[in-house]
Amino acid sequence: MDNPPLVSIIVPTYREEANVRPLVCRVAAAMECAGGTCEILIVDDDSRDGTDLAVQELADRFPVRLIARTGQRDLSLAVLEGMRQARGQNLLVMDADLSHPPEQIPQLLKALEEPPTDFVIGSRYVSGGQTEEGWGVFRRLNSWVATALCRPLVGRVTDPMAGFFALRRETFERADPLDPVGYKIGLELICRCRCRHVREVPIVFANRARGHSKLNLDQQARYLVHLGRLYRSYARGWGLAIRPILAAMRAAIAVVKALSLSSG
Ligand SMILES: Nc1nc2c(ncn2[C@@H]2O[C@H](COP(=O)(O)OP(=O)(O)O)[C@@H](O)[C@H]2O)c(=O)[nH]1
Ligand SMILES: [Mg+2]
Repeated sequence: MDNPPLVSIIVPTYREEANVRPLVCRVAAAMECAGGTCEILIVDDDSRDGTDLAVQELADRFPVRLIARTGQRDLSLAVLEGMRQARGQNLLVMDADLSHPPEQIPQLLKALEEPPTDFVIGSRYVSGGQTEEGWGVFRRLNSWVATALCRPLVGRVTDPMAGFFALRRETFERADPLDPVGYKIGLELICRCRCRHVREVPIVFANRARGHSKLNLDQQARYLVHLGRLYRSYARGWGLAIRPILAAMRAAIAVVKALSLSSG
């Protein structure tokens, strides 16, 4: 068997046919420039929009492979499937919609090499990072509240919600049992892999140019369920009583679900 690549780049996809070609071309160009080997794993949740055919076509020219999932559609579970099948010494996760600049991949990998770093985030909120124009008040507030809710779990990390991150294979392999649901797989890994040295590399988070976001109220309710699981483990670890926090979270989940039902 040949040598493992420097990095496995794991990209969860749901209906990203329009983005997958430019993504793979830009990732491959960035890696070639940096002189590192990679494999790109596109983990698709039965999109049925031609994403699978696009990946198969790209596989003639680039080190890219499709992992096709059927059944329960879930971003975090798709990422974990990619990580389990990955062969790289390092694992890097990014979105398919080109919000995360592929040209920054080498910087994330370089930061990961510097001890004692065990987790690197491509960060919108650390000094030097930014989001492109056009984020409305609701989206900003939403991101701020979501980040504030997990603050006790991650300390000073400014962008724990990010979907652009890297870690070493050994860090992933030392994880406590993983139990994510929804979008925040980076947060799950920081907590369950007990990452104490999180570095943030500033990025400019671009607006999605093609296709649609799949983030909806249902996903936001799932985030609260996910937080409940993380806080329960955290409290167990510290012997704390967090019943009041969990009760507040259950109430918040009920409200978000009711809003989600009423908005169809
Ligand atoms: N495999 C898989 N990927 C998903 C799912 N939902 C979203 N994604 C992918 O996850 C990434 C982030 O999703 P996106 O809709 O852009 O969320 P946003 O950036 O928060 O608006 C994109 O690459 C999506 O295609 C899912 O259920 N399964
Ligand atoms: Mg997006």
